[in-house]
Amino acid sequence: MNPSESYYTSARNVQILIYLLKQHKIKKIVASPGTQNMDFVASVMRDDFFQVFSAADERSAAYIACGMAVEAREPVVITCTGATASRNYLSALTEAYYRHVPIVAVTATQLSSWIGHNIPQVIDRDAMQNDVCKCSVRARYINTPDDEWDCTVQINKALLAIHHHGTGPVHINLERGNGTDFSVKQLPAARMIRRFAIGDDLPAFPTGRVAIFMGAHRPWTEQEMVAIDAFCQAHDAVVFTDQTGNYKGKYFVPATLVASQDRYDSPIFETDLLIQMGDVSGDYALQGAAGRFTHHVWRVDPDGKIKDNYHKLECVFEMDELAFLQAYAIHNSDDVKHGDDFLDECQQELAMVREQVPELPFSNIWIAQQLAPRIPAHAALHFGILNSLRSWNFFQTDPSVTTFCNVGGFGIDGGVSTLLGASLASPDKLCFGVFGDLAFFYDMNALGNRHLGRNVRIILVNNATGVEFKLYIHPASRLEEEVNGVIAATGHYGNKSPQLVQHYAQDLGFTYLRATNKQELLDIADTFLDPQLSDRPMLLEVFTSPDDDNKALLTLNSLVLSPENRRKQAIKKILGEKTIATARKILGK
Ligand SMILES: Cc1ncc(C[n+]2csc(CCOP(=O)(O)OP(=O)(O)O)c2C)c(N)n1
Ligand SMILES: [Mg+2]
Repeated sequence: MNPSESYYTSARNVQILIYLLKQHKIKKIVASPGTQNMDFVASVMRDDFFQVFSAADERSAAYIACGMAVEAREPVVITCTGATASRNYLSALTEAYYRHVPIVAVTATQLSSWIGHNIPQVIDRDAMQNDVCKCSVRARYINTPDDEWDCTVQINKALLAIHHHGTGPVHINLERGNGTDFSVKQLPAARMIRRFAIGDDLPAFPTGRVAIFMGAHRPWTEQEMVAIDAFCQAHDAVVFTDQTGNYKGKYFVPATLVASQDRYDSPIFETDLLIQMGDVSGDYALQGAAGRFTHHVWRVDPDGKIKDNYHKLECVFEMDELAFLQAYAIHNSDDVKHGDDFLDECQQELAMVREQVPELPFSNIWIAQQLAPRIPAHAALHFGILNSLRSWNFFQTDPSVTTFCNVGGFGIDGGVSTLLGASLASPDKLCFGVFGDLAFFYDMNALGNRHLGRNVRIILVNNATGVEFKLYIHPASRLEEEVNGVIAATGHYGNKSPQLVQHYAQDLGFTYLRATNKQELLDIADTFLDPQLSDRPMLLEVFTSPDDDNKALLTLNSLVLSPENRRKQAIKKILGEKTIATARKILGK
């Protein structure tokens, strides 16, 4: 190719690196010779922003960079090829590590999957010595959107680490694929992630529609609740969260039911900015809708880590929520909006969807519908993961009830023990738990613990299977009958024995209650929900059928049809599914 026609490499991972180096204003590069870094080196050489110096010997190149970085008071990039080139960076990177010198070591390599196959020049750089860099990442060669996301996040992470909690060197292992060219005239943009700490100049608060999304969170303090409400009031914002978020204040929008609609995309999720707080959310539907339709994502997290589940993260605020809320409650005071328009819109939407809920079959969902509003004030309520949490997320408890689920690791193995632990910490408080049969039998030995108190009340929803895998929303349900034997583990633990749990529970001093239909459950509800501490702990076993569990979910998820979907349904009726499938094939859609 005529050099005058040569521009940036078409290798997307290299483009992202170059773009983000420019955003971080890192312009000095000490480059060593070789093949694997040629896409990077040739591209930066042609960009006037960069100053590229040559140093043939990598050991010397890295020390040159150290001297340059300290003298110029700015980060310096070193870059080398495969073979043993990068090994020679170690002494200077050790020096940089202990003297807090900002070096970005870009070691280029062939694909990492080639490691260990006697392929010439391919060495393994996955493990770093503890004291040569603050952060080491792989910038993978990009074939898919997921590769691009990963590469973007990794490069951002490394560049942010240079000055995070003190300055020091970082490492980017840059993969090179085959067949790149230098045809790209304009360097395409990449997503930059920025991190802010207390005391930094914070970014201006954007205009537009704002929502907070809360994952699992410990109960909020009174002061934090006041700050959330003040923030929402100032910015006409709302809070999307589920039971595990433990925010049930004025701006709480319990939108799980709206988000779960299979054939309706609610406009309430169309936000300009979504501010994430808290840990993992077990509410797949709500977090999916909140992330899918927002434009920008900020995250507030005291650990300052990059957690980018929506692939849209732009700013991380390394501070506790209170500091963030207070900073922005007074920020941009000229822009402060007064009024709860967005909250009003959300509440109308919730009412519109809730109105459509018909009589539901006897199921975990129906139990939640009946009992959630009646859980006594100030109780704690624990859920098994997935189906139990999902069922109870559709309905609301009294705001004083605190709500928990093991969504950190998503195990069915410790829910009952976790409930027991909570009940021991607060012996005067009622502690309820809702568990499926597999979760219950997994962890039932906890009920034999001699510390167990009378404040524990458990609902065991026994359908003799892991119904999660049989629900129509689960991919395994397509296996139909085949799902039962192993994937859903049907028929274990007495296969809905009417005596097994009763004997165990009674022998351990529980009051045992049972319901096999709606009326039976309603009849014992007063006893089970007695707000006074009873003499004994209670165990309520409810026998449901997987079919009813499935029907209840399908019913709740099919309440509203969007106008667009109504059209699709009508066309389907006229054309038939097969014709549509053939048409899709022809169109390639
Ligand atoms: C320790 C552990 N093993 C396996 C799983 C996978 N898993 C998720 S949900 C589930 C089924 C739970 O069944 P059950 O407790 O009866 O609740 P249901 O779905 O029937 O309401 C399983 C096995 C897990 N999350 N944790
Ligand atoms: Mg079950």
